[in-house]
Amino acid sequence: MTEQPPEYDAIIIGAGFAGMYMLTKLRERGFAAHVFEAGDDVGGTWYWNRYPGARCDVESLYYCYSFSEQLQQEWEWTERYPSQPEILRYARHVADRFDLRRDITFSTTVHEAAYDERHRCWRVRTAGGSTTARHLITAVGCLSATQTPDFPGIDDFRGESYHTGRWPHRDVDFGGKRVGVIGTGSSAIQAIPLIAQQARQVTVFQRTAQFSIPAWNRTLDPAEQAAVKADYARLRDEARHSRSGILQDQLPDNATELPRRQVESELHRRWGHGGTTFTSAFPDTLTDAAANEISAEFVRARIREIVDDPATADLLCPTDHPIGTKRICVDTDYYATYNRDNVDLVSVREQPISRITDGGVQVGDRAFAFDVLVFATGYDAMTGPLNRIDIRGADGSLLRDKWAAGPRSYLGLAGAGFPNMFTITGPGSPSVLSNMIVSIEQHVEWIAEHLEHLRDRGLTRTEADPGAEDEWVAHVNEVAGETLYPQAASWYMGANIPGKPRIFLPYIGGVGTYREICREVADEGYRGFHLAR
Ligand code: NA7
Repeated sequence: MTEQPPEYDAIIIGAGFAGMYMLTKLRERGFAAHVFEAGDDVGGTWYWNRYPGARCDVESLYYCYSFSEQLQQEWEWTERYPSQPEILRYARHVADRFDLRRDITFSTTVHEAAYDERHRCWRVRTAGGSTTARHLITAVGCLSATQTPDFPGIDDFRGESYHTGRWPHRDVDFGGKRVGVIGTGSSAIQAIPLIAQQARQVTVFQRTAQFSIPAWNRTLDPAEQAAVKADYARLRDEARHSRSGILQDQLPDNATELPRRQVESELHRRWGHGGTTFTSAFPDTLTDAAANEISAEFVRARIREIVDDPATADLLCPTDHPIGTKRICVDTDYYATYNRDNVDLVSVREQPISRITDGGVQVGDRAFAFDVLVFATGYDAMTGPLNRIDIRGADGSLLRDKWAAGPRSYLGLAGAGFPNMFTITGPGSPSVLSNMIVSIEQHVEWIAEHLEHLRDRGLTRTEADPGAEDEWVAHVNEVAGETLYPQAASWYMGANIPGKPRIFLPYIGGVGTYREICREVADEGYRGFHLAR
């Protein structure tokens, strides 16, 4: 009796930027691939995050695919930093242009995927049924599993409540309302200034003050756009081999070794330029506490300049973590918003939120009444989206059990015990420390090449070696340990989720270095993988 081959060469989970490119690439190379997507359209993160002010902190001209010269030339961005609606329009344009939708099943969540050793395939289950594929490729995003703290009484609130990462697909009207915002990460920092323009009253509950750099967002000058496009080949190549996939123009000298006046003047210049490259001015900002403190104090001084009330300014000045070790925020008028009469800041650092009530929020003996509550409380980053699926490996055990003490993978791409499975921008890869599109393109191309390598040789199985995995995990930890990052209670460390192991999740060695390592692994016949017929 002949065995039925799997229905597809690959099932891809997710139709965000990673899933869409993976589908494009596999099709181009003659593989049969299919995508399951929980949302009813493409876009991933940019499909779900529709809160007011949602915007990418990577500049438009670089937060887009580079794989198609025509695509990157024809698409016109309107602003320096792309807004969520514009990114979503772009994602839809890509889906149309490459006719992707015919291979995507929307509104379909993958609940379970199990490896079937006998048939060398993955069995993937959704509410609609099950299917099989030789390979399973996760493109689930790093910040897609929303996190709402388990506040006592959370279901008692009778007003409207929203999580920034699951915003309704309609305008939310804050006009005349009393709004409570919980959290002061990037999402809150983008949303608060716009909510404050509409609402009667906004109260922000802050557990940890965040460093934020002005975006100085503006419309893109057509000449500037044309100049970048004319030079794309060089600029993209440089980005691919850079530290973070963003062109940073770092000075060669350490902040601690330069005259203070020169350091200050460079920081002023970067503050005036705006954006995340503020913390990459000097090589030692994220490795040396004294160097870091110079940049941190510079930002605190700006906060004190902007915010009129000294007590509020003090609360807004971060003092508990080195600048940049929690993802730096990029804002438009965030600090200045606290000068408005209708905006209050409440610290919940010493006295946490006690409970949510039917009418609002209780902090110790203080009660706050609201019509709307906004949870800007973040994500179970990187591991959350994968752990929420029952992924069973070769011996039937669950990926989330393998990762109980922290994620383990080889190159952030594959793992021992989970043959024929790849994780695009998985834990242990540069992902969230980089321009995601640059990292996505590199992963997708590497995976597609790996699948071709197997096909060309009649191989049907690939699995990371446990020893190679151990070495990679040790390397990821070692390079993180050389920086100040592990000092912050950040989502990079899993610290925002009660009970989550404190492990530095992404690879901080740099996208250029990482690309070289992945290249070498492939060139050496997929060193660290067991390939079989
Ligand atoms: P973040 O950056 O994880 O921010 C979540 C915020 O919510 C942060 O200020 C948290 O404080 C706060 N938080 C979480 N739990 C609580 C409780 N229990 N009480 C009070 N405050 C709480 O998520 P974002 O959505 O803003 O941004 C995610 C990423 O998207 C961002 O880094 C960019 O890469 C894009 P904490 O700091 O943990 O004390």
